[in-house]
Amino acid sequence: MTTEIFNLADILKQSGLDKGLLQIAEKVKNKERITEAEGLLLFEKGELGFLGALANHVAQSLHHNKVYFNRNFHIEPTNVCVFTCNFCSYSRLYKHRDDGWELSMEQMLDMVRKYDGQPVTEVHIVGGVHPKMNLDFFCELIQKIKAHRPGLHIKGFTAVELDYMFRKAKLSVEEGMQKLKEAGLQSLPGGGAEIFHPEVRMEICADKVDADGWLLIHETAHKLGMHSNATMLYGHVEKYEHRIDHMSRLRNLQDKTGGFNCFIPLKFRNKDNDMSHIPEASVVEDLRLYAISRIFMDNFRNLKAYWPMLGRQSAQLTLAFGVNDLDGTIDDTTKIYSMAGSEEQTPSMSTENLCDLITAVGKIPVERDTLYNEIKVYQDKELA
Ligand code: V47
Ligand code: SF4
Repeated sequence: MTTEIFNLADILKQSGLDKGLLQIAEKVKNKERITEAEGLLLFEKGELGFLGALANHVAQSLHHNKVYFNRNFHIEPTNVCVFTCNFCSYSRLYKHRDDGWELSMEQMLDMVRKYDGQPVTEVHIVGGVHPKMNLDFFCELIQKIKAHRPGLHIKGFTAVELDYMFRKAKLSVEEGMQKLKEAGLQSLPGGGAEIFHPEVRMEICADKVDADGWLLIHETAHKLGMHSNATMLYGHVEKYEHRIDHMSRLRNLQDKTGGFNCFIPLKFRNKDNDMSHIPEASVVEDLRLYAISRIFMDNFRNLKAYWPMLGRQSAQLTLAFGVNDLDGTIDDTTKIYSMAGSEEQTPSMSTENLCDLITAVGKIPVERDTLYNEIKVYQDKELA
């Protein structure tokens, strides 16, 4: 496969392809890092087939033909939120909390108990930033989940939720994070990153934690031995330069800590929010972005397409553009994307659905845990 691609690069060389793009292909072949300027050139001039060939080469050299998924469910404690991100279709202000939901401790524990005897490995806890749900409340929730099911990995709280919780508790980031770790929190999801550059951040989510604050929270978690994910909300008002700036800041932190598990581009969905007038990115733009992130983020082992947001068919296409992870079974436990207009109105996939989706594009499905340890490799149409 690799040889074929770089024969193709040789052919492209003779066909007069942009010299800069050829240099990038050469760098990718030699496993060299591309610069910000080169990343920008890929956005400006890289055609879909060219980007796909390079990104697939990178994914193949890291993971061969393997594509990962996990068995997980979400708990969304509330959609009441003190912040007012313009792209958000999900949140309700505290004064309108009667239109939203606020789950009690018992309701959340019941959600965990519902999975007794089922082979889920991860609970993902994420929600709005509720002014009355504080650090102590969430420490108690985590402790109770762990007491009930010690083997369930708890991945919880975006840096936005954490920043608010720690400030309210008057604790430093390190103190707050240590407290959550002691309670049983094991890793952080990647949400709240949006676009780091202040030109865009001021326009789409001016009132929540800024880039430095987001990065500090993840760096602190990594220092304490926890892992985390990183996201980028794309396809709205940002320019290519902003995407590159965002990915570059993440790449720099990953050089320093090595604590990120995966990078997850999140496609802006435009239903029922204050940015509904902005058209959504096309599938071609989605695929180009996934491919470029695979090429640019050379120190991130995993690139995830989150299927409840992208829709399962587009997510399947990304597997030919550098993606090696599809997140999980979800079991219809998240509303963030259905409320924002995703095709997936009741997101749930059995392991069999996920395996079919992966084998249909000639890849090998692998069930993983949160930290990408392999649990089961599904060979040759074996039933999930
Ligand atoms: O930060 C909100 C995004 C994120 C919209 O770490 C929207 O494994 C598109 O980060 N259109 C929260 N996106 C969810 C998140 C996440 C999801 C799945 C897996 C992981 C992981 C993390 O959702 C927010 C924001 O970027 N979001 N509204 C919207 N209208
Ligand atoms: Fe609140 Fe998160 Fe929605 Fe922003 S994206 S308004 S922080 S729930």
